[in-house]
Amino acid sequence: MTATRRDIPTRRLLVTGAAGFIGANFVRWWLQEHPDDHVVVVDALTYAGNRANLDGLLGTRCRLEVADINDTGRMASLLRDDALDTVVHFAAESHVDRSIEGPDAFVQANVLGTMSLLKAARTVWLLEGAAPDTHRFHHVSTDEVFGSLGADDPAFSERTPYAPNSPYSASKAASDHLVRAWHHTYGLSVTTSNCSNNYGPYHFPEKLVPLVILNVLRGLALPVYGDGRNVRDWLYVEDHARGIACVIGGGTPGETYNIGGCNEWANIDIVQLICRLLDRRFAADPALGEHYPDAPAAAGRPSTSLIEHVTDRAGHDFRYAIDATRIRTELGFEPAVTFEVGIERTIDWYLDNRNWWETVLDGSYRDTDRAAA
Ligand code: NAD
Ligand code: TDX
Repeated sequence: MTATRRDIPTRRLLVTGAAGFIGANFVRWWLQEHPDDHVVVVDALTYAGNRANLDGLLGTRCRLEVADINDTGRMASLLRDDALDTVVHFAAESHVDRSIEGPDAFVQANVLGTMSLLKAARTVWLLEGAAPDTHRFHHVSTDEVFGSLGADDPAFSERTPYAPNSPYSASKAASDHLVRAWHHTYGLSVTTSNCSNNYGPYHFPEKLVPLVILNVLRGLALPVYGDGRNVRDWLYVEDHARGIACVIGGGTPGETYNIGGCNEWANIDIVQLICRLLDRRFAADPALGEHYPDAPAAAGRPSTSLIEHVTDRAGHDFRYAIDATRIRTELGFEPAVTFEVGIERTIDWYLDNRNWWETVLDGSYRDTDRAAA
């Protein structure tokens, strides 16, 4: 069964973390697909949050509240005063390397922040009885909670035991358990999705795909951790948004759904692919060499010349892969964007949105918020 406009009721959503990468793409997609819905975005605008990610979205149907999800009272007020019936919870610290350097922020945002939001939802929807039957708390999680696979292991299913290995994945696993408990103990209508690696527009350039694209354009080293043979399963971010919508529309409360791309790549292969695609762009369009004179391709050299193998990430999970049978058979979800199309689209986006990434790289994207603070 595929969720369609007709079988999804009009909703009033609280979307947390939507000034970040996936949340922003989700809200952009949702508002297009659901013209009668209203969205309140809550985002603390950490380093990963960027008002520009919501450009063109804010207005009568969508507003941004700059707030921390740990502020339970404020979260409850928003749910109550705006008569919100759906939470889609993206807000989190999301970068594994940062979690190794400083795990505290991950426990604060991912574990305590999720509990704060659950408490607010329970207070308003269940204790005050304000929730319509359709209330839903959807929690956005990751495949990293399942740990690391060997080369020949079967992919993660919803029945795979949790075995998180990094402070990031441990904090996400803890949040998943809290969400489950708020359903089992208090009867909150929750669903959780565990998704594989996303890529696409608005991806913060600390992550592998945008880092490689932007370093090639600027002629900077491409750091590949260890031997580069670690494997990730890549999904175009808009497909993740569609998968979440399927779960909100048709998923069973209390259940979890894996979302993935059936698209496994070794890191070194994805780095080399992006290099090749950019080299091809430079060869086809001489103006690119003028815009990006430091790119190797501007001088006719291959972008792969920038690859440098560097010290491996501590505790680096070898392989993630998602078995997406459940969401496909029960909810009719299939990714719509092939990797070939999605990666070209992503490169196009970064080429077309130089101002976005330049302001991120020079830090000026945070100026408005620093001035307001
Ligand atoms: P991101 O880092 O780009 O964005 C996170 C957003 O959350 C930012 O806008 C940040 O300001 C906000 N935030 C952080 N702490 C907050 C707090 N205490 N209160 C309010 N807002 C806060 O992350 P992303 O890559 O868009 O990931 C979104 C969610 O999806 C996360 O929960 C992540 O675990 C999950 N996920 C990500 C991927 C991926 O490939 N990026 C894959 C699977 C699941
Ligand atoms: O410079 C790099 N060099 C490199 O080899 C970076 C930044 C990464 N890597 C490797 C590490 C990983 O094996 O590339 C792979 C992808 O790394 P990231 O982009 O940091 O993503 P990952 O650690 O796999 O986690 C991402 O996917 C799952 C998101 O950041 C998480 O939030 C999500 O849950």
